[in-house]
Amino acid sequence: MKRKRALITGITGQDGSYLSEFLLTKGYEVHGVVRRSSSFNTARIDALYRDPHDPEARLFLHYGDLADGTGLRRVLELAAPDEVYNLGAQSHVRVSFDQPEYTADIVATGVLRLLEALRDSMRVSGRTVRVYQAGSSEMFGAAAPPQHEGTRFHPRSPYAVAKVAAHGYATNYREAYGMFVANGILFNHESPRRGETFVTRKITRAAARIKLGLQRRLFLGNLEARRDWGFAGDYVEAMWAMLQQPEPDDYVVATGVSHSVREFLAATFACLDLDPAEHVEVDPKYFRPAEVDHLLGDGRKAREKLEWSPKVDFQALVQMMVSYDLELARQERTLLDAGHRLAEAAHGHD
Ligand code: NAP
Ligand code: F7E
Repeated sequence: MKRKRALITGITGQDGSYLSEFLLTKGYEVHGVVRRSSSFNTARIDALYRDPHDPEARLFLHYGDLADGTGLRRVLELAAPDEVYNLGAQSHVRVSFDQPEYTADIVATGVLRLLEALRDSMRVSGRTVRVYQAGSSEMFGAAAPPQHEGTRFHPRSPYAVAKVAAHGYATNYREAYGMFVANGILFNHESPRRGETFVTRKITRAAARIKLGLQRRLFLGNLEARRDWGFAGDYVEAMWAMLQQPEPDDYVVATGVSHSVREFLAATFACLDLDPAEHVEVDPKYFRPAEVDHLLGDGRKAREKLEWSPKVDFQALVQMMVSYDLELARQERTLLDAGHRLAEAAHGHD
């Protein structure tokens, strides 16, 4: 049987790495769009990569950018995918207030570029391609919890507004051209691979470093915001399931349980037998011009239609992230101590 081919934008990100792993284990040939950068940005997928000359290689990377429609067309031609997962984004909500135009260009117009490229590519090749669009619970913003597929969007940041536009483009291409475009509306999902400036990872990383004497204080913003936090490794399976359905649709993916940032902090510090009161300070710098107070997903549709449910709960997620960051901190401590010993030895020879 012919191998299925998937193209992932944002393959170097948290979700892109878990999705690549998942699709490779399902037997897919995986192609990824990678942005050119002055230093390597592929750490999360390095373990999956093999030299393309290796006959066993099934992961292929292509330079591209959601800002560059011509490049996207070329990548589509080379990869000839059956499924496209559009995960690429400037995904940081706070940063979107500092870089609103750029965020809109990548998060909203980038989707339009990709859909236009796909529309033309399907017409020319006669092939059908299924598309996953990475929507976000941030689109619900100020809407009262619990939020479901029918809840009215009330975005609170340039990032969220751009995701609403992207959602609209995806729906429009489905209706206007009959394209198979599924909108995933994913609530926050975290992991040891989460970017270090998102609040969960910022907390687990800092707590582990405090435990090993590598840092003393942690500065945070609004501790009362509540989020429905799940595990990224679980959520990418829902993305795939959306593209295996007979018809494209919109799906909320969530755990159905929310916690405050303060509770995440307490759970993390408790794992390490630390007291947040001794180390944590609030810095207004991390407050947002408009906050999203409470996200809590009603994921019944995904449970029923996709037969998807999360496997990792809140406490297991915290423990997983803490264990990983503790190991990183141990390595940092070891290097630091070795450096000190070398310096002392060199000093002794003076
Ligand atoms: P992430 O870790 O920030 O990864 C974002 C990815 O997009 C990275 O590979 C990044 O490349 C790439 N990217 C950034 N700008 C790009 C551009 N101009 N052109 C092409 N690629 C670009 O995000 P994530 O957590 O994996 O999230 C994946 C997707 O789901 C995003 O669209 C995000 O907005 C959405 N989402 C995430 C969550 C969540 O809780 N994680 C929830 C709902 C929706 P570099 O590595 O080069 O920076
Ligand atoms: O903030 C509060 C902050 O940046 C969560 C992205 O993946 O999920 C993510 O967006 C909450 C907010 O995630 C700090 O004010 C307090 O209320 O971890 P975050 P996010 O904004 O929810 C959605 C679903 C996405 O789609 C996005 O791509 O935590 N908070 N103190 C802080 N947040 C940060 N980053 N840093 C702090 O010091």
